[in-house]
Amino acid sequence: MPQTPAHQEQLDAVAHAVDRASRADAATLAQLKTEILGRKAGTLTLILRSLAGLPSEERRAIGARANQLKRALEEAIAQRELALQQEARAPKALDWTMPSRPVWRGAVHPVNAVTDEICEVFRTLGFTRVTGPEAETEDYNFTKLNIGLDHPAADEHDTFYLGPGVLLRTHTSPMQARVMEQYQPPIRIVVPGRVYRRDAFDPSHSPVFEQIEGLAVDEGISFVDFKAAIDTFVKLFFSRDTAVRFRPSFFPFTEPSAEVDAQCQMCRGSGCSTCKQTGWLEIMGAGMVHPAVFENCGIDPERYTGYAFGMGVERIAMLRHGIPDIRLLWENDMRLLSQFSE
Ligand code: 2U9
Repeated sequence: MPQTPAHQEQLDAVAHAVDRASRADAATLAQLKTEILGRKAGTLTLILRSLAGLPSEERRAIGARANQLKRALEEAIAQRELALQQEARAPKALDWTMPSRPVWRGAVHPVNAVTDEICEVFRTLGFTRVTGPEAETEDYNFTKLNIGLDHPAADEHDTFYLGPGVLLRTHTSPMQARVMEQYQPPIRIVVPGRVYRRDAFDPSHSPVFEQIEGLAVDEGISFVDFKAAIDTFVKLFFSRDTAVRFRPSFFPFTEPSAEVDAQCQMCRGSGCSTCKQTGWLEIMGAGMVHPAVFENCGIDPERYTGYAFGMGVERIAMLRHGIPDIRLLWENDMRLLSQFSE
């Protein structure tokens, strides 16, 4: 079958395109459509257009082959387009070996973690954890605790009042008073919770902070029992070789009263910036419950004695973790909190 070499070459190119179309991606298919079937300059279009000028035998032969290739190419393109569409809709293959994305599981806030730890130590010493309301009455927050409303301590606590005689508790002590009214000794409780004082923020003060107070009441509880309980707590909470000392102090609700220091955890007592070169850190206030407080809460002070203590949890958490500013514990900055996840 006589064909011009130029036609032969072009027909071969179209046959090759049919072959390519069956494997092509979408972009290549579009390119083939223009290159081969394009109405202006497509290879096949040019071939078919040139037929008119050919001798009849060649025209018939080339025409037949060109039309056959045209149908073959159109069909190959259509089939491939359908296949690509189906592929795109099919679910992606899963890679079962791909590691899962880490999930932020949250963390226990360091103040809550230290609260739990302190309560746990006291649990092993026989203390029950109880909580009470943050809105309290003047009576429970001050009067029953032997703090007269004209007493400087009532001023010192710089109270947020909610209304006449109603306030945000300045310590968790009101709850100890409530427990004494409801239960007869033996009583051993720890009371964690938020307390409020009209203090400005500074590195060691916050108008709202977490406190833990404790109370033990029974027959025959002596100052020695009090010192032993505090000493045991410090050794269980910090370490068994941490020394403890008691300095005389004054609180309206305890007599005698003491401030309790633990040996500095940073320098082990040799003196550093954390303990201001003293070797000691103040960790709580405490004392023997004042008889007037027992009287106010319906407990016979002739029969019963007891001790009480109170500590600021942020201060303990700051000492434990070397946190320099109490505000860091109230800002919920993820850069701090994420350091406490498991
Ligand atoms: C009752 C009787 C006695 C609780 C006590 C302290 C001493 C004390 C401070 C520590 C740091 C408050 O958080 S702080 O600012 N607390 O020094 N608290 S004795 O005594 C009580 C409590 C309740 C019925």
